[in-house]
Amino acid sequence: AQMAAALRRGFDAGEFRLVYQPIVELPHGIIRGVEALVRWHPDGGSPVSPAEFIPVAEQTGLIIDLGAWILDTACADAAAWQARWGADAPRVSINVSARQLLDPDLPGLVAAALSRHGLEPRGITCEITETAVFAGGPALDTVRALREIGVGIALDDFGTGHSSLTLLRTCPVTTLKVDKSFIDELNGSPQQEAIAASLRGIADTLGLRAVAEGVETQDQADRLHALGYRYAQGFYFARPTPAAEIDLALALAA
Ligand code: G
Ligand code: G
Ligand code: MN
Ligand code: NA
Repeated sequence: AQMAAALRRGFDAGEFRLVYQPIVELPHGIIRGVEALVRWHPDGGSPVSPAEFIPVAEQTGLIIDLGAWILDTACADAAAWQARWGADAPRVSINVSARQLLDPDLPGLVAAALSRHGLEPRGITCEITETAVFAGGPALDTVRALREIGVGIALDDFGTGHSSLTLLRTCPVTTLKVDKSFIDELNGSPQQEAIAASLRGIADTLGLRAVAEGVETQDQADRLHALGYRYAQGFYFARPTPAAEIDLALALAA
């Protein structure tokens, strides 16, 4: 209850920021996309992890206002990258929580943000979790409406849910984000390599892109490349950083 009030006050006081973590193309690590991640630095206090405050924001409903702010801020940054980098601009992924998917206004909100910032829908990807949509119903309807607008749909933490493969039949997905747990285990075990290889194979067969999440070592990056992974994300390549740092990295690579 205490956190709920502090969150609302912090939101009204403008204490939230977005940082962006690069999604790179293997083997050279060229930035192809970025994932927007929200940060909260309460005035005079230490930073609070979204793992802590997103669930609270979902319970209190603040996620609707916070989610709208995240969407608008990420679209503004995406438009600036689009203007500066053109075809080399990174695609921008935005995490959309379960509660947001139950909001029938979400597709309209996304469409309005795209047009307000003059963005092509394909420049934006919404990251959703399997658990948010596995039961079907209104959340799945929202995802279908988002896909109809033309934004990408990424299944976050892919492979950890209860219905990973079933979902691919019903949910209009464009990207599979292969969960970090599968990447952590890539250390020469033939079983783990087979699992990572088959997850990539499913994506290929269905015409989806696969992104390996949570890559922390060069050895993992090398193994993923050998297994045919084209995209990866993780501390080995880059930590989440402010938008200006993404521009610096793009400028260095240009
Ligand atoms: O960025 P970090 O690893 O601390 O994120 C922790 C958790 O918070 C992850 O599950 C991540 O998906 C979630 N998260 C981070 N940023 C956002 C956001 O902007 N919106 C939503 N809904 N979840 C986020
Ligand atoms: O659930 P989701 O995949 O959206 O969570 C993203 C979270 O994962 C962010 O909080 C981000 O900081 C974290 N993250 C990104 N790359 C790595 C990594 O290589 N190792 C670890 N431990 N966390 C990572
Ligand atoms: Mn994510
Ligand atoms: Na994830």
